[in-house]
Amino acid sequence: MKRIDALAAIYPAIAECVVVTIMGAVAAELYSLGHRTNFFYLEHAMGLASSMGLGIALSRPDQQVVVLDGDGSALMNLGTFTTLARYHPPNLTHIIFDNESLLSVGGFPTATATGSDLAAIARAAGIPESASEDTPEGFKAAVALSLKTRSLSCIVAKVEAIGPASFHMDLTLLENRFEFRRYFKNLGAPPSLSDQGEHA
Ligand SMILES: Cc1ncc(C[n+]2csc(CCOP(=O)(O)OP(=O)(O)O)c2C)c(N)n1
Repeated sequence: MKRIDALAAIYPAIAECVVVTIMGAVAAELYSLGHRTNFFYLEHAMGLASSMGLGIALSRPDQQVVVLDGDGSALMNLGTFTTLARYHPPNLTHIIFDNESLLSVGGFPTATATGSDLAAIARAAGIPESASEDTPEGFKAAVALSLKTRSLSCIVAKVEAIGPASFHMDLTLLENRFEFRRYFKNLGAPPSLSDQGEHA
């Protein structure tokens, strides 16, 4: 499976979600399918997209959050699985595109190339809704189920180590940061907070 095909298969389902991606190839590919102000491409902070997604999911329980991660990035922050399992936000779907490679910096093999299984690691950390998928159809169905049932999930998509022809994105980090912030501002406070008048 190619990641761009996997992304295209889930794009309609995640378009209305708050999406946080890691930097590099996956960001450029999602951007090429159509940027939205509810998409944030986390630059530089390799491994921390799921941590950012967790913070958003906990503070905005009214929003469905989708994290688009890479195997190299997830391997740099394995502690994220235990933290996600501990706080267990039902509104977070953690997707890891596992190409067994640090593709964005030249294609060095990661530990998943030598047998490490990220879905098994996530399950053992306490996220039972974790699975690997290797077809666009299976992947699309797994993502749809996670969004429908609102259950913390870790979906590992096994993909080929192929990136976009160009990594260019006509959007700077700061522009993305401000428009993403504005997206939340325009949503207003989450229902529970506005009920309490906290953001009046
Ligand atoms: C802390 C840190 N170390 C290294 C980098 C450089 N870097 C940027 S992308 C990347 C590879 C990411 O690999 P993976 O998550 O597997 O995604 P892929 O590029 O394969 O899509 C690296 C090493 C970085 N941005 N931050």
